[in-house]
Amino acid sequence: MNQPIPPKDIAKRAAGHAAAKLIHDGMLVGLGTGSTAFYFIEALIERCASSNIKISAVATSERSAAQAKAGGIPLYDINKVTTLDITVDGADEIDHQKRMIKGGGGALLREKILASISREMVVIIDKEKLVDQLGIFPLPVEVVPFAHQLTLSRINKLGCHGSFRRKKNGDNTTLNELYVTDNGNYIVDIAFPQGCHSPEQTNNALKSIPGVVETGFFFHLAGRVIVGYPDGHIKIIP
Ligand code: A5P
Repeated sequence: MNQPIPPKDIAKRAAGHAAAKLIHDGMLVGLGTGSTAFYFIEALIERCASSNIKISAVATSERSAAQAKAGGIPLYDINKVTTLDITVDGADEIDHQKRMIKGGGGALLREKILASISREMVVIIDKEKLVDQLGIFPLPVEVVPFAHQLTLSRINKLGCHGSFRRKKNGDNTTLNELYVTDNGNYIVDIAFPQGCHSPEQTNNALKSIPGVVETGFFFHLAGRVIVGYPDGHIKIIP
């Protein structure tokens, strides 16, 4: 017997499936990463299989690429494209100005590159991701392995509370091994005990540290936001 889907997943699925309806024949689509993007890719595969729609895609992670490939979606090398028609991706938090924190799934760098070359980034979230202030979700920051301890101490000298993300136990990994991104880098997760009061300033300070590749702050990138609710309905923030 199938397990019932938890309410949060109903919301994520509703948002992901609604986004798949925005994809039209001939589009070059950026595929996001995460549990909500999973539902989008699932619905996109279904939409392409059951209609005459032919699309191609670029993925923000090896995970999403594998899912799309298994579903028969042709994938492009990012170096062969200059613009994407649309990217559909999740978020960890989004505020009223559509500023976001992303990277909970570790794919922030590729996500930001794809979002930055997309005519529109459609954000798919469950309602819990809508926040008044960013920073309850720890901010992921991608750093190069070289001098990573030094980079972490420079991050923390800014007054941040950062620590390296570790691989999950039971992953065939040595306990406490550092999490490695698809780009071969590490992630520092920064906690803001009182929330983040000045995201732009914090972003600039972090990016001025050599060794920091990218932060999980996404500004001026979100287009339409599709919010899913646990009863399966959605709202679109234009
Ligand atoms: C992946 O690196 C992230 O940016 C995700 O887009 C974000 O963490 C949302 O993930 P979920 O859809 O799994 O909540």
